[in-house]
Amino acid sequence: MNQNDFNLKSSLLNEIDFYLVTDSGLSKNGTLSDVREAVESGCKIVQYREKDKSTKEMVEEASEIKRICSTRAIFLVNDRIDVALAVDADGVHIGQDDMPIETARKLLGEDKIIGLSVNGREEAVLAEKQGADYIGLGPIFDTATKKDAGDGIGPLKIREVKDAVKIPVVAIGGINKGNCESVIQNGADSLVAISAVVCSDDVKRETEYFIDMVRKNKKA
Ligand code: TZP
Ligand code: MG
Repeated sequence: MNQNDFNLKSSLLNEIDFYLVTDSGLSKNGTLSDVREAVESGCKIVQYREKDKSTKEMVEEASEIKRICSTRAIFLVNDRIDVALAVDADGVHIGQDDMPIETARKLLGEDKIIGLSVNGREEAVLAEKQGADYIGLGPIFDTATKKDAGDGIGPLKIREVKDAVKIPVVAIGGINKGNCESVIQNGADSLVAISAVVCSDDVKRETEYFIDMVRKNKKA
């Protein structure tokens, strides 16, 4: 990534609305199709989250996703810093039990985006202090998509976290068309809805729905 691309991508981070996280186990049309459709619908951030494929397959798929995202969307890899480095992704998203953020930063350098999963205010404040570029807060609601996610913290916690940090707050976990407005109304900058989008046969339509909803509720 040259300096211009980096500036473009980091300023894109302040504009994210719907955030696509891939899930090949749940996807109806396949990960690459989901990414293509979401980015064509205006999604500005994609996280490649793959738990079942070989490293070789992941590097191939990640390199194709990078091509699709190009300068249109930020491209992050979940957990696998090696895969992110192999394809020169824009960054990674890591969890509390993944590689420590300071180590990830050393490996990736200052120019890459690092997102960290947090469960509440304390972890959020620490994440910001440790140099996270954004946080993924959740699970907001109970979800079957991530088996060890724990109980939903509820949308009111979003405001508490939002008031405690300056970096963007992305809400995740159990979010669907029925409850998404409360997530944005309580201060989330962006949201992830995995099953609600990738289980659909029309990822374009669902992505557009969430993008519109976020924009309307941010203005309101
Ligand atoms: N991290 C916290 S909850 C979750 C992840 C990856 C799963 C979200 O999936 P869904 O289908 O949007 O509830
Ligand atoms: Mg992880």
